[in-house]
Amino acid sequence: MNEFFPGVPRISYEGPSTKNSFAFRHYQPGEKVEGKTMHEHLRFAAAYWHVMRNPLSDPFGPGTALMPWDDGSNSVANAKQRVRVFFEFLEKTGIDFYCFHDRDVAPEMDSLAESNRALDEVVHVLAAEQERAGKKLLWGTACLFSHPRYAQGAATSPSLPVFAHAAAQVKKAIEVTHRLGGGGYVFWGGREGYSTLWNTDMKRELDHLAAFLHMAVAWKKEIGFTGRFFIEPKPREPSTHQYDSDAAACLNFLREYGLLDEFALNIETNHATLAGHTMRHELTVAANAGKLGSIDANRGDELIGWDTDQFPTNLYVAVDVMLVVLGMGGLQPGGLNFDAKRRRESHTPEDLFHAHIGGMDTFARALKIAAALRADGRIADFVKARYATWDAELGQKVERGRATLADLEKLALSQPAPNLPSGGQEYLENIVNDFL
Ligand code: XUL
Ligand code: CO
Repeated sequence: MNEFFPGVPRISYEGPSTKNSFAFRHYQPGEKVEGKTMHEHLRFAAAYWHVMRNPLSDPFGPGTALMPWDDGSNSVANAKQRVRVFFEFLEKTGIDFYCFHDRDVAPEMDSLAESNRALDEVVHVLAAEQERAGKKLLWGTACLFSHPRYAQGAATSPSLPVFAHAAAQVKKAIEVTHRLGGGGYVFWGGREGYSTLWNTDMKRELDHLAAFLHMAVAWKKEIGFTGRFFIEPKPREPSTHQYDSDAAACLNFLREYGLLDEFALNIETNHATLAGHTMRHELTVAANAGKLGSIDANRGDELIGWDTDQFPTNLYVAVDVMLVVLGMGGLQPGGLNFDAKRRRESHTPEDLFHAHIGGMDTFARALKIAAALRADGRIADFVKARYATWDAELGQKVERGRATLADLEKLALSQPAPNLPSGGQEYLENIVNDFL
């Protein structure tokens, strides 16, 4: 277990006062919070595409990441070698789940048949490493956005042959996810949108996307895959407008096309920001519909308008996340996937560890703080009291759909101006800060 990251020890908990950068200050997998271990609550996952395949390039320059284990070739042997590196990384960080796209783990070859064969070979090694190291696949997915054939979309491409290629890729990706015992399968529609409506038949594209997803559901059932299907909203980038723009748009699309029962949402922090929402908003919309499936935990940057995919070190946002997750009784079979990359300046293998340690400690702290806020109860009590007028007879009649406008008019006529208590935002924010 000490081949590829010789200078990095297995990361363990040393407590908040340690100065060791290769140790956890807050994440103690066995520590119980609200009756469950941190490990059970947090279900951390590493993203294969960032840990193993992200060269750290940006729109203005090439990659900087040092990957001494990678020979830079597109060979299957190199792909297999990366799997071994990745599992050493998982073992040393104590991250027990991972996520991948088909083309992250295995190379795209000259034909689909050859690409499928290459994928099978690498999946064989993934299965063996999962077994050896006791790791699990949180979710798999297909990359339907990098290859130039998908430049105009995949499931929403104007071209049927492209749509067919995407369908074949998804079929295979669901099959290998099933073979690896994946808990879920993600559909992120990076290019399922448009650049201009002048060339786009939106209705037809959405019909095609729905047909695509219905076929995926049918295939899932055909092969007996019992993992959960997730849609991951994002408003734009790389497309100008992505159809799955936010949680509400996804839910509406799924409902309109009769797919709601078959899908949940995978909500990503940076995508919420790009949609002009807070993460708490997106999570709440999803959770209220019973559709919060999994989380891509990262963050954006206030000063850069693109998907910077930074590691989640914002404690306040992480507390928001954990409040929603605890409120819904946990994320299983989903988890917290670090869909995050190091900055271009952080190019050493050691930076990979510091980045993930920081994300894990942030969420461990956030879990404890969220649990403490719930135990304190003042915020929940305040919110409940704020709606107290609804708890009496007339309010209950309205909520049950049994009131009429005339009933409400009677109340309106019989009372003086309504007496609104304070919304208490500052009072509540002060309570939160007391716990940080
Ligand atoms: C892109 C993104 C993807 C999905 C999986 O912004 O988040 O990596 O998570 O395709
Ligand atoms: Co993501």
